Amino acid sequence: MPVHLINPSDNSFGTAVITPRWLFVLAAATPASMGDPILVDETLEQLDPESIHAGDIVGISIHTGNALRGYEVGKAAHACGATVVYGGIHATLFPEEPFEHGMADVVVKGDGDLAWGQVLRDLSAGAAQRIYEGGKIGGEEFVSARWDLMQTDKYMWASVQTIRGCSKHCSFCSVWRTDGQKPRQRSFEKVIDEIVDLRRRGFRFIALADDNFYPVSLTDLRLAREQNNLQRLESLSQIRNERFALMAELAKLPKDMCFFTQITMESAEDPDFLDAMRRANIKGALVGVEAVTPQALKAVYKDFNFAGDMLIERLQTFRRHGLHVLGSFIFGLPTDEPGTFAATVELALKADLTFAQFVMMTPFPGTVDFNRWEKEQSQNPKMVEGTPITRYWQIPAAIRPKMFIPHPLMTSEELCERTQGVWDRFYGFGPIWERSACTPNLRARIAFVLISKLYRQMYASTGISTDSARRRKAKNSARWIARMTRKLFQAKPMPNLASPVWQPRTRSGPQLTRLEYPSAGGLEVDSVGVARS
Ligand code: B12
Ligand code: SF4
Repeated sequence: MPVHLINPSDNSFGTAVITPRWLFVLAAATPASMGDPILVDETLEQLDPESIHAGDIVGISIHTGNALRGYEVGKAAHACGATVVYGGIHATLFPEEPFEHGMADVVVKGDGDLAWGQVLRDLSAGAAQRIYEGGKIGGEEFVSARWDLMQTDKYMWASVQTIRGCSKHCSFCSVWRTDGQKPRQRSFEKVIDEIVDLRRRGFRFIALADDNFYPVSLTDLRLAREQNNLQRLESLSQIRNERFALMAELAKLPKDMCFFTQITMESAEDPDFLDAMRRANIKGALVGVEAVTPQALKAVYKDFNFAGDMLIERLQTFRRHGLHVLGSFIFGLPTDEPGTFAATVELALKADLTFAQFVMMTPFPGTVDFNRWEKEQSQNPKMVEGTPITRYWQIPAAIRPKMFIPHPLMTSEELCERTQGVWDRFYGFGPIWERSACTPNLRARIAFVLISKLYRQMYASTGISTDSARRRKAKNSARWIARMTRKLFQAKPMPNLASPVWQPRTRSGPQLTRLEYPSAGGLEVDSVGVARS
């Protein structure tokens, strides 16, 4: 029974920025008895349905944005006589939908690391269930990816996960619901082993595909101490220790490695953590700024963020500690006014951000915002060609509205145009060139300019633009820039890079381990998790 794993996408660029990690994790979770799975990433090229035959098993991952394409792929696979299995965040949230729209035979909810093997074994035995509950497995059970099955010449960044879950509860985000509020952390040994494997294959740019790289804040520790909650204090300290231990080991990897992650702004209060990140070669992080006013932050349950001058100061703190910031902003919040757009881009330019993204408010399923909106719509649902707007992902892209929740002050077109204007201003050649001065040499500066333009084209013009000619043009130029840019990310493979030799752990948590890298960073982690060089 040949097994196929397919990452659906409407847009194929021939080259992709980041590896879809689930593909390589599920490949590793495929029992050896089934042989190597065939991996298809449609962000590179579209599926050839002729490659699927009767009796094959096809696993498809869907998030909300690619669910419709995923269903097309599932229907095509079913028509070839294959057994179709869906998983991923969207299937987790709407397990019945793939049966209704995508010819599903089986749906897996939650983590697939363990459930996928069970599905395959049950299918082989002819005794599969309809729905499997993969749940939220512990960090020690996360499966390491099979990078030997990756097309190494197609991706710029590989993705390695170090932690899942986030303790916050932002109203627009589903992570805390689907991945849980309790951080689930992988052991640093497993993370490092994977990274060594990737560096051997010529990858030196690694995205740490985490929800929040800073799972325990100083405030969390202080509160636990004040409440004399020793058990919580112990568990928080262990999580924090593991972070520092991971960063200490990352620091010992070859010096040309470059990591990028996602982190909350409160980490700027923690200079020890930021310095450990810098030493670990974590060059930058996506920081969810979201909004620049206190009212807007309160409305999205993100009032742990700062606004105004304090916000600029916090963002600049990252730069002072040697970390670049990709600031992420949301437009279309009910508190936004026409003046918000200019104020936001001015702040983004002033705050020393290296990159920024300006996304349109989207009610993603599983979020507080979505639930509120669905409730409001239940009385008199707005329909688009027979589909309720609250199921917008089922509406074909050509007729899908760009904004779903009406704004009290601005039309959707106005919001799109103003957002587009902010992208244009932040990614104008002048500001990009000025920002590129942070690079060490001309080659890096050219890479910076190209990646800035690519990011802007792939995201803003293909995603937000309402003008189809502009979208087509942007896709073509993104394809060309992506091919050029990838070469700049390529590194010479290091097939002889030694694997660290790990010592067994003791009960008290992460131990310092001796590694065999020539350029050991000399970081030590003490019992409260403070890294000292
Ligand atoms: C890293 C990441 C990115 C990266 C890399 C994306 C990539 N190429 O992989 C970047 C920064 C590019 C990105 C971009 C975006 N992302 Co993102 N991203 C993530 C993040 C943090 C981790 C994803 C990851 O690699 N996880 C590791 C893998 C192993 O886990 P997994 O994919 O969940 O797969 C597991 C299970 O779901 C299951 N499974 C998955 N597929 C299948 C299939 C089968 C058959 C089975 C059995 C099981 C199974 O098994 C896997 C192993 O346990 C998630 C958050 C999250 N917790 O999922 C958000 C997340 C997926 N992103 C999200 C969003 C919204 C986006 C953007 C739209 C953001 C934006 N506004 O621009 C874009 C869209 C990009 C696109 N077109 O795909 C949302 C999706 C919400 C939704 N309902 O769909 C998430 C959940 C975050 C959130 N805030 O809610 N993202
Ligand atoms: S937006 Fe970020 S901080 Fe907020 S819940 Fe999601 S992952 Fe956590």
